[in-house]
Amino acid sequence: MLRKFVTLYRHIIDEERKYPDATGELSDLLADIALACKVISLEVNRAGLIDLMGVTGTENVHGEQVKKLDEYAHDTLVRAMEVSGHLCAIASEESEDYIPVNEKFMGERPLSKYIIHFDPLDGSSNIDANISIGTIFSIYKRKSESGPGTLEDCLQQGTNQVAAGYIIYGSSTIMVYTTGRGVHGFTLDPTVGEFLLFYENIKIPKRSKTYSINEGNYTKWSEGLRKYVDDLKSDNKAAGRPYSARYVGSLVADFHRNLLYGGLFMYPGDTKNPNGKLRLLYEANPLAFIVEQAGGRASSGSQRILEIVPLNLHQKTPLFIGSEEDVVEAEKYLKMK
Ligand code: P6P
Repeated sequence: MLRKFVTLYRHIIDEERKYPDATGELSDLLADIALACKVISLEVNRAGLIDLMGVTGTENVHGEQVKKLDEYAHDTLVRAMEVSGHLCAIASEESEDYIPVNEKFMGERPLSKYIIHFDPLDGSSNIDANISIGTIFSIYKRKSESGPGTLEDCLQQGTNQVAAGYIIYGSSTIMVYTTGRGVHGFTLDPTVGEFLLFYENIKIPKRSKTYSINEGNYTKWSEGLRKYVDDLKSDNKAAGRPYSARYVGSLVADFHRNLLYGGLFMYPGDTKNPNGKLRLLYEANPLAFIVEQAGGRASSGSQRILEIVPLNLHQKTPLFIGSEEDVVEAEKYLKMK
């Protein structure tokens, strides 16, 4: 079956036309992100050849080894976002503070009405092993009136997102995004350099047979979580068990598989890290927006991810995300003490 030849830009413009008061700024911004990620994709695919593999010898704000590609992805995105003219602030996993951006104008009309959070290259610890990695982004409208963006502009609840998405650099480069009207996926055709529509209005199965969690942390989990995962592995056919375990250790890869096939991804808090490892603003929130738009669910185990009020740019949250009925079931076990 010949799929519709719809480029990402054509799709974004068609979506924009559904909003009568749209100025086209968000469309431009999404196109700028896609362009930056095409450039990143080129380097990810060539990294081994042009010595971008390995580490820079520096550490990021979290004390993690910065891989050369991490730095490259961060710099590429910041440069693309700064020239876009549509942002008043940029926040990145790779920088401790947000980057305020001076307001730009089109004639008298002020631009720069958005702020963006991104994880420039999530899963980067897997780069040298050629495992799929990804860029995750989350876009909000500014709350401040004018001038460079403020920290308050950056610390908004996930329910305020106007767009979110990820780009996964794997056997092919795929971009998945939402602007609140469904979730749509595009595959990069490197011969023409265009993202072509491949998955329109993605819906995640309500129930799955797959769970994703790092079981190496089992002894540090709560009693309820241990009971839940033990149950998932039990030989109880009437309850649809056992589930299959699938865990890549690269969030975008695990999430993308579960979005398409169904599944439950868990990165819980534990006795060593009560809030888990993943970050609210540039990992949990964008993926939560996407999964809810696809009919799934995302919670901290006790609270809807999108309703968490952020207190700082890099705050962590436990994350249970994926097929709705599986997340609900996990929440029931987590309530057991
Ligand atoms: P662990 C990769 O380092 C990452 O940030 C996510 O992409 C991934 O889901 C998670 O950490 C894996 O963490 O502790 O299981 O190795």
